[in-house]
Amino acid sequence: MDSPAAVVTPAVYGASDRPPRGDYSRGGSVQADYTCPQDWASYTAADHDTYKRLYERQAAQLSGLACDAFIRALPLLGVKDRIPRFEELNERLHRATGWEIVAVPGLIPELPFFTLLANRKFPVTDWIRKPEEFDYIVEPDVFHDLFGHVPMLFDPTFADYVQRYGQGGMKAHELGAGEKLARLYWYTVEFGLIRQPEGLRAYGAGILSSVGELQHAVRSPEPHRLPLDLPLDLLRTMRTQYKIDTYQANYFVIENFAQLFDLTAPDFTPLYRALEVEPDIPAGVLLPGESGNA
Ligand code: HBI
Ligand code: FE
Repeated sequence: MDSPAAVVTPAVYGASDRPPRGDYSRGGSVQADYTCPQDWASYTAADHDTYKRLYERQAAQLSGLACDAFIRALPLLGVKDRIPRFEELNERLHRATGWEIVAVPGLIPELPFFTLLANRKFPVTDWIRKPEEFDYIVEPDVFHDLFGHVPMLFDPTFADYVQRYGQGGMKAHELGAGEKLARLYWYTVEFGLIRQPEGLRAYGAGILSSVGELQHAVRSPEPHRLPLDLPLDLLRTMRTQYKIDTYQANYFVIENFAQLFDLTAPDFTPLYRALEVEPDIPAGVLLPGESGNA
């Protein structure tokens, strides 16, 4: 594996060819697993103000759109008016589910990413977007990762799923199936929907941390919504392509997190073999017999 400083474009989120934003050398403080210290003192007043304004705006949107597990855990992030100190947040997170967040300079290659998840370490980019990027940023920053991902890691079943996903990812990497498995991450951890008694709710971080996508994903009649109940649905999910810079054209719906955990119990090798002969499905395309109204 390249040393972090050698990293130019970790192939993540599809074949993005732009160099990632982060500084992957930081004067040698980036470890071989791509983790680095959260240089909390380096945040400016503008950085903390950006976090505070993003948090306020997003937290005001959640009711009726974010899932119960997320709304319950959000206060556990701690401070809202500045970027939290990771080690302070980790005291609560580790007590809750044995997870911890680790600072990284930005997107990292899939194998170190999967390996961190397999060890219940969630990589959190430690820089924050510039004020002029307030409404949209294509690469995950500390707000996307902290606000979008971390509250869900306080849910024990979801936390177990993410670790199992990481273990599966290490194997998928060996089999050259990382990109297929990345789609499962995309359509669950990043853009997943869950059915609650009162209706659909978001649990995916890409939805929960986006000001516009919350309404689009949960309320708009435009996107397709497909079931992610059965093993066959896993195949459909891993055949489905996605775009990284627009609202999603399709979402996948689960009934509960235990189902997600159970779906990823079996060995995926047969699925990867099937995926070699099943063509990809472009985002927004329905197969015969699919209603798109899960
Ligand atoms: N790196 N820091 C970071 N955060 C991610 O969410 C991330 C990543 N690298 C790869 C990746 N996500 C996805 O492509 C995974 O599905 C592999
Ligand atoms: Fe993310």
